[in-house]
Amino acid sequence: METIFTERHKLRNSKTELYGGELVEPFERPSRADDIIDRVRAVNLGPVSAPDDFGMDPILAIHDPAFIAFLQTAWDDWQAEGFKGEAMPMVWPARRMSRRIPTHVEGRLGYYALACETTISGGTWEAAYAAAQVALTGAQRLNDGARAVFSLCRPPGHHAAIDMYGGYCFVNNAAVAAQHLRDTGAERVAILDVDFHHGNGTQDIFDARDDVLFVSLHGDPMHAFPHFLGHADERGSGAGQGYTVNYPMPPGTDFGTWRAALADGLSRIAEFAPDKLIISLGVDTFETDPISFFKLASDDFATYGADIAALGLPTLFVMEGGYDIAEIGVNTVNVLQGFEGAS
Ligand code: OKP
Ligand code: ZN
Repeated sequence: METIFTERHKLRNSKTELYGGELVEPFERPSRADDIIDRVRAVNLGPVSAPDDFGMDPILAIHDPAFIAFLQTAWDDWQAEGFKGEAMPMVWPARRMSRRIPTHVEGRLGYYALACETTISGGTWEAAYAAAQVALTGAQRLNDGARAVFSLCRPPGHHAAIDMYGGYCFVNNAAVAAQHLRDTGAERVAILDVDFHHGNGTQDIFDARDDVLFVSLHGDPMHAFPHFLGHADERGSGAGQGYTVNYPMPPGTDFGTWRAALADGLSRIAEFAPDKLIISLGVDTFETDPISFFKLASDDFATYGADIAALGLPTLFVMEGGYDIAEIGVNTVNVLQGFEGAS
C-alpha cells in the first residue's frame, strides 16, 4: 500500500494544550506522525510519496471562505495584540447571544472555535493545508486505480466543521477528499470513522446529503469529547435522512462489542454501495490511549483492517487521532496490513 506523507506536518508544533485546567504539552504532537512513518518504513508497507498540490479550491469546496481566511491570519492577529502565549478562545457565542462575527481576534477565535484545548501557533495553517493535500493526493490515487492508499495526515481533521476548528483539527481532510472524489466521478462516497472520538465535523458537513454516507463508531458523547454531537438518534436531515449512522459506546467497551458495531456499520455501507470508501483512521481506541476509554489490543487493529477489506471497495485511509505514542505506529500499520492481508 502506498503512503502519502510530507514533513510539513512538523509545522504544526504548538507548545500548549489546555487540559484539566493546566497548559500541557499537546497530545497531538509531531512525533505521532514520525512514529507512524517509521513503522510504515520498518515493515516495508509500500512506497512513501510526497503529496501533489491541488490548491485552495478543494478546501473551499468544504469550508467557509471567511473561516479559512481566519485560520490563515489568526496567529498574526493574535501576535499583533502583544499576547505572550499561543492563540486560544475564551468567550463564545453561547445561547441567546449574537452570531455577528467580531473584529477583535479574541472574538473571532470564539466565533470559529468549537473547543479551546487547541491553540493556534505559527505554522498551524501551513501544516493544515499540507494535510489536506495529503488526503487529496490519496483520493486521486484511488481515481488512478489504486485499491487502497494511506494518507498520513497531520494535523487530523474530523472535528473540523464547515466553519469551526477544535479537537486538534483545522481542515477536515477526509471531507475534502470525499468531495474531491464526488467531483471527479464517484456518485456515492462512504466515510467510516473509527477514531475513538465522534467525527462531528464530518457529520455536520454531510448532514443533509444523500451522496456521502457517514458512519461513526465512538465514545458516547455523554462521556466523551466532543460531547455535543454523536448520539445514536442523529441520522441526518432533509435529503440526508438515513445517511448518518452513529454507534456511541460506553466507557470500557471491548473489541467484541466494538467489532459487532463495526459489522453493522459495514453492512450499512455495503447496502449504500459506494464507489469509494474513506476511513477516518484514529487508533485512540487502543486500551492504553491516554485520553480515551475503549479497550482494543494491538492485534485487534489487524482484525478489523481485514473486516474493512471484505467490503472490496477502493479505500482511502486518512489518519486522524491516536495518542499512545509508544504503540501508535504499530496499531496504525496493523490496520493497514490487516486490510492488505485480506484484500
Ligand atoms: C482529537 B481526535 C479529554 C479531552 C479531549 C480533545 C480531544 C480531541 C481528539 N479529557 N480533548 O479525535 O483524536
Ligand atoms: Zn480521536
